[in-house]
Amino acid sequence: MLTPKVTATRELLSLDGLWSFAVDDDALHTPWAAPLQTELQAPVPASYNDLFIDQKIRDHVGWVWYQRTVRVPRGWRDERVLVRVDAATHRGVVYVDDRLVAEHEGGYLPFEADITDLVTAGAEFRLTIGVDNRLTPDTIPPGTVVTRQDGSQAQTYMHDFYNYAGLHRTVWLASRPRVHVDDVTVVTDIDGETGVVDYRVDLDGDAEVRVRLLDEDGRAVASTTGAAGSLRVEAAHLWKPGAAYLYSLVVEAVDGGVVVDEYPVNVGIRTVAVDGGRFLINGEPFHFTGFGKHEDTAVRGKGHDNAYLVHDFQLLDWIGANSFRTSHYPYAEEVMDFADRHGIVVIDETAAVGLNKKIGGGIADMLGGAGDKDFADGFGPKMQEAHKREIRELIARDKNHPCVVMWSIANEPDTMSEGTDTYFEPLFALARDLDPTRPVTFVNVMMAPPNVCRVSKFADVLCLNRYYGWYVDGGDLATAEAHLEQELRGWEQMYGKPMIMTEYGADTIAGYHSVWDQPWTEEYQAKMLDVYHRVFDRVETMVGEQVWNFADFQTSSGFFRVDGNKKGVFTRDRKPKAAAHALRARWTRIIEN
Ligand code: BDP
Repeated sequence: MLTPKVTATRELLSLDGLWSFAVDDDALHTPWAAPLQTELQAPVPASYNDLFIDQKIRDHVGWVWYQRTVRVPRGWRDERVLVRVDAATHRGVVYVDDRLVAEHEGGYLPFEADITDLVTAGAEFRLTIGVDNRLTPDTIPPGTVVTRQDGSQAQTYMHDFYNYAGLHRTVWLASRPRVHVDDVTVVTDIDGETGVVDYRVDLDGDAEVRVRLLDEDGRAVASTTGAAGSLRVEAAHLWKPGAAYLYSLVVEAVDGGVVVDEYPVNVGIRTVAVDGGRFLINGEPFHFTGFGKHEDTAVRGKGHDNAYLVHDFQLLDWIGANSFRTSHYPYAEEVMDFADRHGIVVIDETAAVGLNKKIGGGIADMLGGAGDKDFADGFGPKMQEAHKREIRELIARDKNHPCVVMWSIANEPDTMSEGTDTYFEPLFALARDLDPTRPVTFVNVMMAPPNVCRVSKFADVLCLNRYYGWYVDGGDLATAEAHLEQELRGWEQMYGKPMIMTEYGADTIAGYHSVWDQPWTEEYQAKMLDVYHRVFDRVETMVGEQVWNFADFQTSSGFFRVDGNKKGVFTRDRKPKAAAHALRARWTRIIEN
């Protein structure tokens, strides 16, 4: 699905701002013709959970409603009109006046509806968006709604971040020509000094396709016609980590000599490959430095914020991070565009997190929500369908981003139990079928070492999350070092594939210090990361290190977390802990070499 853009033939209206807001308490199951009866307003984009003082809103399980009036620009008389929701977490429904126009499941990917026949250029309509935060054993991510003693409902889930909900990203009103460019797919290659840009255009309607490739100065360096083809760029500027270069592929639909639609796509000419134990970008070995991140800030929760976007990338640059993983769900498209523009490498992950009863199941069970049988048994067919949809929609959204060098189809799923291989094999096949150009991986959990994991054989790259020195060998860094090295050598021996440590880290209270190896202190975090780095430097197929986490983040309350997960190298408000300085010294050295 193409990102909405303003072009010579398309216009765009951001619907961000304050919307009327109401929590659905059943009484609100009114016909949608009715304006919401509410005093509350909520900003879009933002999670709604941390905005209000009322705990019932924070802990609400089920639907909430956002509503506003929208005036269709009067110049859009001959255009198709679309509503596009960048994210409704986890389920969204859209009404135009009293008509349902769209439904979507999956909280971190966009959806749209053509509402042309329901609205009039120059006139107003009422736009209502319902958002449901419930997670069930069949959703991605999964969860269980449990009923408490007093009859109220509570949401349990197996993943370690707060179940923020709402309209987390922009809502757009977009115009699109009747005959239009429906999709563009770009794949690049390098042939000596020449860049190769293969493209395919899907049109809605009849027209001819014309494409031209512009360099950063706006000069056309190649052009051709036809719905699919290949462009060659002599002496091409490559897209490189830390040194991005973006061409623009301008696609035109032409009818009778008239350009009826124009749509530009940023193109970074680069290649990605796995070669034995190495990860290659543009044919050169690449070593990932960086983090697993979260979309998480105070008050706005998972609401996208451009100030944090810019600041986070500044900090990535400062610390010498050349990459991050979109743990544990697809991030806002603004983030992906920014990574393209600034040469940051991304491992792009689906929202398949918490597919592991063996980690979180205990907590869910304690609260009385053991989940339904399929999920309790492992992985059900309904979940697999949802998982496939996530993979399809993620690749459809992000396939043209040069920053994306690998797809991660799940984080720390159960890969120990029988049947997990048959669950995952088709998912890997699907991702490869949709995108044969990028490696596909999943992130392996500590309880599935090389001789136990049934799924690593399908992955192009081994992505491992390890917590030696924390959950295992806590406080005993010498033993942690020995165990870590032993395990990594085991993987190397068994698979010989490139390995990335996609999580390693220690909870740390900023300002807490000790001269001893004391977990939770700033010194312990830095020292523990050092242990890992010593081991990485000794294991040849280690091609990357992404610390858990970039910044402290909110989790559900519970017995293991005090105001969230504190494994951030930065605090939640982005102040460096001691480890940040140590990482900076190491990573700036690595990326300069
Ligand atoms: C891993 C998860 C991550 C958690 C982390 C932790 O992938 O989401 O936040 O552990 O415990 O299991 O800090």
